[in-house]
Amino acid sequence: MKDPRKARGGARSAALFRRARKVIPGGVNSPVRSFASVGGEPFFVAAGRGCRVRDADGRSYIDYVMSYGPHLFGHVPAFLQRALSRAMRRGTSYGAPTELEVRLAERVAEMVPSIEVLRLVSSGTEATMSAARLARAATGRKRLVKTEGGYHGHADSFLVSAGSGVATLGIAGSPGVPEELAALTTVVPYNDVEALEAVFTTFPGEIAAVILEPVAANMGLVLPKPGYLESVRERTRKHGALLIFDEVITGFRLASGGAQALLGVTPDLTTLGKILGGGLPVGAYGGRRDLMEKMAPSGPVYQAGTLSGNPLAVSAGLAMLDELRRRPPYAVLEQGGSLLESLLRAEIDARGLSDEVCVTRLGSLLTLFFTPGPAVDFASVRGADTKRYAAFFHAMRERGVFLPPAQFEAWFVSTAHGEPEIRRTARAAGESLGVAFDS
Ligand code: KE4
Repeated sequence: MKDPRKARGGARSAALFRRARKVIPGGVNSPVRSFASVGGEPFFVAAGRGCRVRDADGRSYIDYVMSYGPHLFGHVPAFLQRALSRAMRRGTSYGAPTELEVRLAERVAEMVPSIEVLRLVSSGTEATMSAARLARAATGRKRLVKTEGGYHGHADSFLVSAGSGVATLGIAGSPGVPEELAALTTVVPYNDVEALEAVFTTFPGEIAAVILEPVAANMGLVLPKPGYLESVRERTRKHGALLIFDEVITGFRLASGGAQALLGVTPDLTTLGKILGGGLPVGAYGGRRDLMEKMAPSGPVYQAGTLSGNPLAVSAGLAMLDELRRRPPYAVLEQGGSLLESLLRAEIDARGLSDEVCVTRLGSLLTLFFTPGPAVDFASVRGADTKRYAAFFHAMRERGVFLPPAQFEAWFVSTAHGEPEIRRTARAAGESLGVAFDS
């Protein structure tokens, strides 16, 4: 296996990375971008268009990172460019309410079954952090329950057995999180209702909320077993705990009403992000009116943000939701996702590797795990061969396909990924599997 550490970006990316490391920790503003888990140096992106990004050295890649979720219609679709240039001319931020944020809140409340009232913030982390604070205030309880491998951003209470970059870097929790606080977060395996019931027995009357990704995308893509979410809903209700669905990735992607609409389970609170901002910083948390009215200034629970409801970012979000309504993408996303899945499976079978790797997919979310599977929780994928994944990642990059530089992430398909690009991806994957297993 070629040592991926030898793999380097182009000269301009390398020079940018040298400069970046002098002034930014690890040279990146979010750890998962660093290629730390796949070795080698990251390339720096100069531009994105449709399903492609171009790096600082002019190389073009079919992109399945897609900013980890916002670009349902590909990079800078024309409708988004128009919305942003119009918004720019009016101003960027006021510190005062605007009609735009009222329209976005009304639209989200129309689209997401569980949301009667919501608050706009600037990231998924802010959304989940605020939802947790509200749950604790509303119930008068302190304990939170999350799933192993679930990732809900980097707020202190959630950096316990988290997925995404935390799992990728193999960080158990994070230094700087007081153990007193971490001790108030209990972790259960995803897809395991009995483990959840046991926690309610262990901590009777103490659990404020259970937070989970209804479809887990931060340990790689892991789907809920039939009945799992319904059981979680029933147990939380029985024990007086709130159910928070973290739909930062799944919201608007799996269906216009998110995973909760697709799977028919209604949480008490929902967190949103990514697509809601179309690539600009927008997050949101919302749910039952009686809960949300507890947020200042209507209630005593404090949360604030200088750029919350930012008119530029909200204009992008409105344009995205308008496009969703005008051109529902779900049939196209399903077509693209299922074509990619079937072609990948054909390449895996052609190489006799179906006992070495497994593929999970739902709609436009997909992960190829370097483990036989089935992928049902973090324990079943933790042992994935991340060295082979690294070799596969670099072989794909050399063939013009940019995948998440980490096994514990999902691939994102957009409406801009056409059949030619998907077929090209599958051909590259077949060759890259050869590299990962033969070298
Ligand atoms: P942000 O604070 O990064 O906007 O959102 C945090 C978050 C919350 N909930 C879910 C389900 C999420 O997936 C995320 C962020 N997703 C990761 C990718 N798996 C962001 C990528 C990164 O950390 O750079």
